[in-house]
Amino acid sequence: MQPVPDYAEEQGAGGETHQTAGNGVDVLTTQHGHPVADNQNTLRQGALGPALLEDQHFREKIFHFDHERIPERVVHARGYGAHGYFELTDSLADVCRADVFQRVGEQVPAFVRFSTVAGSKGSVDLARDVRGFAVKLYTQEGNWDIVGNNIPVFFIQDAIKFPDLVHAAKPAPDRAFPQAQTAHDNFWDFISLTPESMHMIMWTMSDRAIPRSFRFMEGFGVHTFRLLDAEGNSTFVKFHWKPRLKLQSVLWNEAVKINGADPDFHRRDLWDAIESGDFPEWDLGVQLFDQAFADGFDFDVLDPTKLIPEEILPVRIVGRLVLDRVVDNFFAETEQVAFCTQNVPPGIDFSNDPLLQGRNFSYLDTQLKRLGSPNFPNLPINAPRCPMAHFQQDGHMAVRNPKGRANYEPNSWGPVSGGPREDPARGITSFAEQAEGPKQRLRPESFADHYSQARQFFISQTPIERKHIGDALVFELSKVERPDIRTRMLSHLANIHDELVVSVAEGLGMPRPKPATAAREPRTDLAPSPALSIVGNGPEALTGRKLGILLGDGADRALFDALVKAVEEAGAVFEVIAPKVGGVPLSDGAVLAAKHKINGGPSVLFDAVAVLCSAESGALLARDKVAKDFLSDAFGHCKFIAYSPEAAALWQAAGLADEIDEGCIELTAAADARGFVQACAPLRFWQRELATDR
Ligand code: HDE
Repeated sequence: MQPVPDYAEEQGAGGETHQTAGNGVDVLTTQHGHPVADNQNTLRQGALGPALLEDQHFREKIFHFDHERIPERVVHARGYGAHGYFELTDSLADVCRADVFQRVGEQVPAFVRFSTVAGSKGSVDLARDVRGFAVKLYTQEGNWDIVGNNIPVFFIQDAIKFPDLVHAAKPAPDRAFPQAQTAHDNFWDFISLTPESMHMIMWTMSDRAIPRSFRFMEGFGVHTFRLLDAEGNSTFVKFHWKPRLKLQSVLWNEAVKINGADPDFHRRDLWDAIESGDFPEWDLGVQLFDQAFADGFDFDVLDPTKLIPEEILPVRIVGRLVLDRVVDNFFAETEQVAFCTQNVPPGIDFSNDPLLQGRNFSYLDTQLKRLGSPNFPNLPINAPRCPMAHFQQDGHMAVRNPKGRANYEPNSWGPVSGGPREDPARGITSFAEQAEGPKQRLRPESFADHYSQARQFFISQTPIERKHIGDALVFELSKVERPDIRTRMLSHLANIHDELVVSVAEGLGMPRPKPATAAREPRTDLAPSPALSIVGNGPEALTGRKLGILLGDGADRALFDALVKAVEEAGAVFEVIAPKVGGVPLSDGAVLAAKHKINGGPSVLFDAVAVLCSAESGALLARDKVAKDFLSDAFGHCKFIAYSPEAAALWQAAGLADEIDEGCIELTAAADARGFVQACAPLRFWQRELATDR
């Protein structure tokens, strides 16, 4: 294994760790190893005189600083990574020769990078967007990059449309806004002119596009791939990552507020979970099928805008992915990691999905641009953790420089001094597929149905999720200035589902247009797929989630302790919010330090909340605008809310006293705490939103 270099391991060529001063402290040096005497002042001619060109230390420092940035990723610029491992739990040896799928119980190191797609590197975490879910497995036969998303389908069917899609989604070229959002004319113009995107649009307008955290979302390889056995026989495969903590998303109104309160909400969540030892975990599932299944399936398995419902082809769990180590250096690891779809070990092969084929060109190309040298695979985060031997050499920043005379193959210097040789038995091979046909630019007829699976997704959602899809479309299209683009979009929705087009047209205050002309008549006979719902696949406990406890002075100590105990028993965590971060005195006189001052810890940062106070502090909270927002947001976002009886004044002041429902649980005694935590299991009390809407 190649360790990630760190400061402590930095060595000069002589092997010594650091130059040491008389007092034992490491001496600061230049990049060239010269000890530095003064790191505060440039070399000047006199105290107020001009700076001198010969100040090599200054020039080197500024020169390096000026070159510290590399181009951000053209898409997926904002991302966050972590290390871990993949463990095989069910052998696939019968259908696949890949080393990683042979021996149950064996682990290989992994690095995962999650990302948003459209925003730049400094954009917010809770943008409405697809999330990247890119996994690098350092297998014994080379790196395998499964460069997936948290949505199992894609906007377009052919890679040649990718630059158009991305240009339309990114800030407009003249004004350079809007950032990290799709609620604008250019995006919906392109989408409404691209009917093949309709299935994906159902997903991106669903709550899947505003996940609660990376830990609570699925990952998908999207395309159909091939597994090859030792004889070269092929089995088609689709890859799924399923979070052990189950699915969870936030509400749009909540996402908007989270972006203001904590733009790093997702990366902080991942960092905190791993650092506290609560390692996120996903199961790797595979959908395996043969050509006969592909031929009999309703849609073309090479079309990346289609999925195969799990109810038709079950997902077989074969392994688990655990993230157990944060990075040491964000740039070296998360920024420099270079995923390439074409990085597959022997036994994994591609299908002819035209999007996948295009990606296989794009990723290598982009890494050269981004990392600046064909030697990027030698960076520690990208380097294989298995032995490697090849004759690629030289170039910018060549750090891996083979010794010896032979740098070509075949050669006559023999297998030992002449270097490595090819091995037909172990080496990577492709499925021997027959390919022929006229050379042409053509979309296959079998890709022509753009609406049926969009409809299937919609009817697979629970009522609240359907409502959110409609709400999201109304929000996004309300930001579109040109009415003709909105109308064109509505005409596509008319091909998807009546309920949807009616609610969106109504929400926009626009007439319902005639359905768009469809390349193929939409089907209405596809059965719902319950696996596609988030709410239907949500958690069974508060485990891994966070309770926010707003405390007023004099809050009951026993109640607080009981709540904390119940939260910890559930495998959840809590944070204290108080009027002053320095501490809040409880009923027993003890002062408890707070994590947040009220205006720094709004309820949007928590999965459920509690308000515990005394009568006096309750009255003070009732006069505090931010405390009222804390409660009314938690209520409006359908969260479960626990409160001590003394919080009555706050309910009153927030205008909610008459609306208290079963999702709001009064804690009159310490014994009530456990019941509250159990009641929180579904995470949201959706009846509240449905009732309000009615
Ligand atoms: Fe990507 N994509 N993509 N993409 N993609 C990139 O590679 C591209 C697509 C995905 O965390 C780029 O290193 C094309 C589908 C992820 O570093 C670039 C097409 C899926 C990441 C690129 C697609 C993805 C990328 C930009 C259409 C889900 C982030 C920087 C044919 C299955 C990886 C980079 C990371 C990144 C090209 C479509 C996932 C330019 C041409 C479909 C998760 O190479």
